[in-house]
Amino acid sequence: MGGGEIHKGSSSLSSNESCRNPTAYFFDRDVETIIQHASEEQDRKIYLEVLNTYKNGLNLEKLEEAKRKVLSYTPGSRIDNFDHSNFPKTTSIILVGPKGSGKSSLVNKISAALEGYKLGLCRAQVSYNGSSENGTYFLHEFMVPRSSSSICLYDTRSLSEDVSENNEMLIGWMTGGVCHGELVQKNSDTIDLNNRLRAKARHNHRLGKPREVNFAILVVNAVDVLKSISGEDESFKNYSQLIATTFNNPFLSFKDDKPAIVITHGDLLSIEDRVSVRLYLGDVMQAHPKTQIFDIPDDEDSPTILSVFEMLNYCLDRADRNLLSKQMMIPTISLFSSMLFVLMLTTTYMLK
Ligand SMILES: Nc1nc2c(ncn2[C@@H]2O[C@H](COP(=O)(O)OP(=O)(O)OP(=O)(O)O)[C@@H](O)[C@H]2O)c(=O)[nH]1
Ligand SMILES: [Mg+2]
Repeated sequence: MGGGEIHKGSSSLSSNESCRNPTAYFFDRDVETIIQHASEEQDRKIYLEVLNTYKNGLNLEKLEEAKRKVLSYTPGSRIDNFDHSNFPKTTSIILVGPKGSGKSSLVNKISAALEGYKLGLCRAQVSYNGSSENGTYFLHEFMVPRSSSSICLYDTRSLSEDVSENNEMLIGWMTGGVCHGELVQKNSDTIDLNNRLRAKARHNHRLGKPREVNFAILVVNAVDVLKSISGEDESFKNYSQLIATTFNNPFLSFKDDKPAIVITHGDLLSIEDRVSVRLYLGDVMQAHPKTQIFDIPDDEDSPTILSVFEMLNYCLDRADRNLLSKQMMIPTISLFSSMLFVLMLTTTYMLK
């Protein structure tokens, strides 16, 4: 039964009756059933909306517009009628996610979408076959496109299964900023791994100034989410829990704005499975499966490129909004410090 039948049912009451006593209409009916139907109808609507993002033909104008918006971006440019001269030169977006979720690959996919798919264009080191020793251990910044200084992506070390260890790592990045080339070590690292990492870091003499993070992307492997839902593989049972906890980590939020979610590895799944993963994540994380969860598989087709641009525009809009509230704080802080200064001078003078 669809939502339409809720209205059909009202014919059992004459319009005069229902006008006289509107609550009688609801008490006559099973409210629980009405709510359940409304919720099923809502689920069906969202399912179709997400499915249509794969099935509807690509609107090339939309693609061009989304790309133009990203390429013309400078920090603050998404805010109308505001002096952008005090904004920082670069907006930094951090990529976080479990091991092997595809963070470094996403850097390459975004670079390629912005610069064109050239043979051998692989800026970030991608790990192969999920070997535990491979992977990203040093923070690495990438300007995208590389000729610009407006957007900077930060590739990071993977999350671990230990929530408190992740918390420590995220608090460090989100409050102290991120430093290109910084080695990220964890308490759970073995002595052997620590020694190997220090050997790899031997040329890191001096790190640059930390960059403030302006927005975050949570990168998730869609195949691992499916394994976690099916619950067959013990080692993946906690995967959904880990990403939900990370998504809700207050240090990854900017006021009410939580991270954008990117699902990877969709090229290994059917469209129906990809839709299910997005709906499932939307449900678990309370994020909109169409507007906040972006499917960016290992493909070079136009829908994937559109998804890259839409995801970047989502992040840049929110980063600017957040930068704006900081800019608006500055005059207030300066006014407050000036008043404090005058008060101190007056007190000193009076005490003399
Ligand atoms: N088929 C497929 N493979 C992918 C996709 N994204 C990443 N991979 C593969 O997944 C593996 C891990 O990818 P990375 O980009 O290194 O993952 P990561 O999150 O940076 O990994 P760590 O740095 O170890 O945390 C590599 O073998 C990639 O080629 C995708 O969308 N589809
Ligand atoms: Mg990596």
